[in-house]
Amino acid sequence: EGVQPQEYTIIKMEVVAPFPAKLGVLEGRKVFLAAATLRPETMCGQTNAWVLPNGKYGAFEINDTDVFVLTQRAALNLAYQEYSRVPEKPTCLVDLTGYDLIGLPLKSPLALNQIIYALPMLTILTDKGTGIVTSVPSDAPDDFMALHDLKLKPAFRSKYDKAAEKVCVDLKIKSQNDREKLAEAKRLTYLKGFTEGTMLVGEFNGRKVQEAKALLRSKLIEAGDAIMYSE
Ligand code: A2H
Repeated sequence: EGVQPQEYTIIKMEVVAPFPAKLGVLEGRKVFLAAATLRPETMCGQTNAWVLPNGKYGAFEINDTDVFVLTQRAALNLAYQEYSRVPEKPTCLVDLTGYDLIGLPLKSPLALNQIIYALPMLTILTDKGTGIVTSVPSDAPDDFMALHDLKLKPAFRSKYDKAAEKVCVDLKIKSQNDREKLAEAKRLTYLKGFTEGTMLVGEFNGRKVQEAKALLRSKLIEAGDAIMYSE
């Protein structure tokens, strides 16, 4: 490290409501993923944001109006800088991991798409910048390859797709007869997948799962591949 401090620009990527359960306590606040970049002039090329799945983040009250999601280290550094409510220590409203952030819809200044999404990147360092990175795959080789891995490596991508597997592992469910834990696992999975989910593949890729339900049912029925049944 040189003697000169590294000067980043923090891009405020606003989390679009409604918030998922984990961010519920922040409802009604202006919440931003705070991405540190050295290249603010490339921001028209943003396609997504990057978070470290196992990284520890917090939602910090940065001043009277804004909540920033970033590492605690960055929140403390920022507390001594212009934008925040110096010299108070920033309050952490909720502890988060990268997993809680994957899939969040964001509004980022200058991005051509109205909404961009937070996706996993494994090479993010937690002792640099804010731990949140904005992705410009046209100009940054790291961003290009991370997107490439997600697109072309189904095994890597599926680590972040399979909600049921993750919940069963997290809750240490041993068998199909573990009914009590399975009830909780199902509550978590269905809530996340159906209420908050976004389609990742197929014709309705990018649409809310809730909207895709009726669209896919009609499509199947119209094609003669499914019928309705009541009892
Ligand atoms: B740059 P330096 Cl288009 N871990 O932003 C890994 N990488 C991080 C990071 C972290 N914790 N925090 C920021 N970065 C990335 C745009 C960009 C960037 C373009 C081209 C080059 C470029 C879009 N991503 O960086 O080690 C961020 O990516 C070239 C170095 O402090 C940030 O700027 O020098 C850059 O690395 C900061 O890296």
